[in-house]
Amino acid sequence: MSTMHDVIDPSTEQAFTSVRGTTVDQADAAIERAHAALASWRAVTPADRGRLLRRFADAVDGATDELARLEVRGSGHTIGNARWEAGNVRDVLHYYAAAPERLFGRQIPVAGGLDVTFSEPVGVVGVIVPWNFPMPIAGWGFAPALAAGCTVVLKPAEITPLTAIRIGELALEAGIPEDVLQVLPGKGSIVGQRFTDHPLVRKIVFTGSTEVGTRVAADAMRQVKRLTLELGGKSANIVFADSDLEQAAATAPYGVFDNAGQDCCARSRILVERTAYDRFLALLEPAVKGVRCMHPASEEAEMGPLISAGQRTAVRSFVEDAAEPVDVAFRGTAPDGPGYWYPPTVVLPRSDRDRVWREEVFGPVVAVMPFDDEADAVAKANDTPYGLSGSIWTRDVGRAIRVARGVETGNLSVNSHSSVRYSTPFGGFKQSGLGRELGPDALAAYTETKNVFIATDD
Ligand code: TXE
Repeated sequence: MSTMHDVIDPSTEQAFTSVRGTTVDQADAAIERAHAALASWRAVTPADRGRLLRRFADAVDGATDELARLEVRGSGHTIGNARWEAGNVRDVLHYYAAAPERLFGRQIPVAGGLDVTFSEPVGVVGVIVPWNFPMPIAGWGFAPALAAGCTVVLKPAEITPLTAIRIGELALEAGIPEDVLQVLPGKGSIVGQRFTDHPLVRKIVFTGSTEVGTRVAADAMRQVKRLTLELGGKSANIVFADSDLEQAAATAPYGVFDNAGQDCCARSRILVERTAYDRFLALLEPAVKGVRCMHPASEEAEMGPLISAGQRTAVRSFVEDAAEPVDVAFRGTAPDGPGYWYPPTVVLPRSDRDRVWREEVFGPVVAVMPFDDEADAVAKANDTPYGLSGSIWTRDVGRAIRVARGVETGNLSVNSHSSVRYSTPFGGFKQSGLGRELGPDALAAYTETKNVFIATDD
């Protein structure tokens, strides 16, 4: 029996449409169709596969405004962010459109013959997407998968299915053949679970919580499925006293409050060298108060609401509803009235054992703590099971490189807060994930290396 899932506008708390969830039988049938489509998709010549992906990219580009408005309404993303997100899907498709013609193998010198390797598509790929970035995270999975010659079944999060459904339609309009990219909205425990259990799905790309991700990984391993995992984060923004403190403080809110903090790369811990701590906090306060948290359709908006009532309850449990006392240093503003609003909030933990310092909040809450020297900064940054991103602010190049090499995390930026570029690898150390997405090497995650020896001896 299929169930309907309401899509709620997080800015108004009103359901404005509903989407029918995929049943187990429908998911199985879709997986079987995806498997049946493999042979013909693989047979499309490399140049034509590239051409189709470019057309798909152009179709997404043409629908940027429509997709962005859907994301504002269905996910509460600011219109500026949502346009960037649709543009990111376009760019990732363009980037990997070059890949079918560059899926090189190797020729390896051996005795008695010719040895060559082929990069074969892994088969049907199941992409499981969370609600925080419905468009980009979908694209990071399906674009390289399609380029590699795989077919894709994709499950958006229950609460944010609309843009993925529209992107699936755009793929068909652009000429991507039927069943090569299928979007299957529905529950993780039903559709997502079928991806991990069905033997015809050969690879899982999962982004979401570490808790569910580790379960998905364990289930997928029963059939030795290939896996890419992008999980939680508790990233550090390390600010040294020799840095451009004004710039570090002015940008710190955007390194954590973007997408209302619902970002796996959020720099939710700020570590400040003790000698600059008071000055940094004094500079941070006006920056936080200046964050424009307002209706996300406004061109002025820098931050919208949280995704759901449940998420707001979860965020509150780290601050006002926390079991232990939490010291709030200062807060920005958020609208009153309907909507899952939560103001940008800066807290000062009493100890490095505090829950708000250790766990992923996934909301607009940042914790600030002093450190004594370089070694202390690296030790504190690494004192977490996560390792996804982070920032380092200093004018000393040698220190920037030493600290970047010392912090156990997949994506670092020096004197900026950028994490994600489609042309560079993205992924986590430790419990933040497994494997890398994007960049020049992501194709390897969707292909198997086949070695073929051809005897040349008479
Ligand atoms: O994640 P889930 P949720 C963190 C963040 C957030 C918390 C819960 O802290 O507050 O996780 O978010 C699908 N088999 N992050 O509940 O449950 C599910 O339908 C297969 C951090 O949204 O992990 C959805 O499509 N799939 C993270 C996806 O998994 C299953 C981003 C993620 O859902 C499944 C998101 C199952 N058994 C949340 N159960 C980040 N750091 O980027 C669920 N799913």
